[in-house]
Amino acid sequence: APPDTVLSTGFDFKGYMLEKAAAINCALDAAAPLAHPERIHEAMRYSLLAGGKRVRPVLCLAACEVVGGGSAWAMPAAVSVEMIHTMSLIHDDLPCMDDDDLRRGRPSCHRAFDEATAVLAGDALLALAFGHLANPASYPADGSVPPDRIVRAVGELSRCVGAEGLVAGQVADLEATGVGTPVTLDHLEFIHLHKTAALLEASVVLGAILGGASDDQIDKLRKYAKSIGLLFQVVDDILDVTKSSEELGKTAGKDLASDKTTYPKLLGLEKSKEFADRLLKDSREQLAGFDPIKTAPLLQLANYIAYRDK
Ligand code: GRG
Repeated sequence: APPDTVLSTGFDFKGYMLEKAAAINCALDAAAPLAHPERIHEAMRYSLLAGGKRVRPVLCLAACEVVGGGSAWAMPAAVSVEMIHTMSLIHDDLPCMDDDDLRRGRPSCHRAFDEATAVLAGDALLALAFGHLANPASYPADGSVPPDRIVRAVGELSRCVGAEGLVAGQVADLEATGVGTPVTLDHLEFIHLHKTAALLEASVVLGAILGGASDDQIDKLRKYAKSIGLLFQVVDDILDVTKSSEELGKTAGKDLASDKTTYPKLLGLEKSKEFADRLLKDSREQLAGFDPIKTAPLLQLANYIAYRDK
């Protein structure tokens, strides 16, 4: 069980997540209204409003708050990272990539609409994400977020999602798929640091930038995000083994049978768990210099990633 519960910290994490997710869902709905031509907007909204956990936008708002910003300052960035996350899932599900029929418990975008519409819905969400982030009208009217912070946020997001970030991770993953031999630990780490951690990093760093963080604070929060990004995937790999061995009555896990390289395959289960513990500790250490009251959400988000059961 997670070490910090609402009883020991006095922080209602579940309430915090629900409250933030509700505000984020409202902002997403407003930022991508139904318009002409209707079908493409329907496809964008179908995937965007399908009810993910909203981990990235919550991280963005929490990072803004930890450096003393108001959460409304970072809402445009929270919206834009969730749009990019959604478009990456739409494209990842396409027949030319993972070829998945289901996403978030319902037909994937190209299944509910068609392939061309899904490609274009992804493209449109990517463009809208940057447009929404860069638009001064997305921010509080009192001028609390100066334009230089917005410009810096746009540049940071571009770097994290492009061919040196998220896209690099997907390319490295595709290259490793189907080759028959397991990839090295370094290659596995490269995939996860780019495919998963890069967007978590953008989420946290954008929130910090818009909240007025110092370079030193941004640096620490970037390290925090990289650790929880890697942690997310290590835990995913561990759950794949433990869940499927539970289901199969303690026989070999499905993960060990598939040809996907995972941490348990390269390190064994025990060492993988030790690595996950190390990453959780590393992420917590980065938060040591911040206001202890304001770090509760980021600490609990790291715990949530480490101790989730699916
Ligand atoms: C970014 C331009 C651009 C293109 C996309 C297809 C692609 C390139 C990248 C794939 C990225 C991908 C599928 C990463 C996996 C990320 C991940 C950990 C997904 C699961 O996230 P959760 O659990 O999902 O937060 P929910 O549904 O809760 O949002």
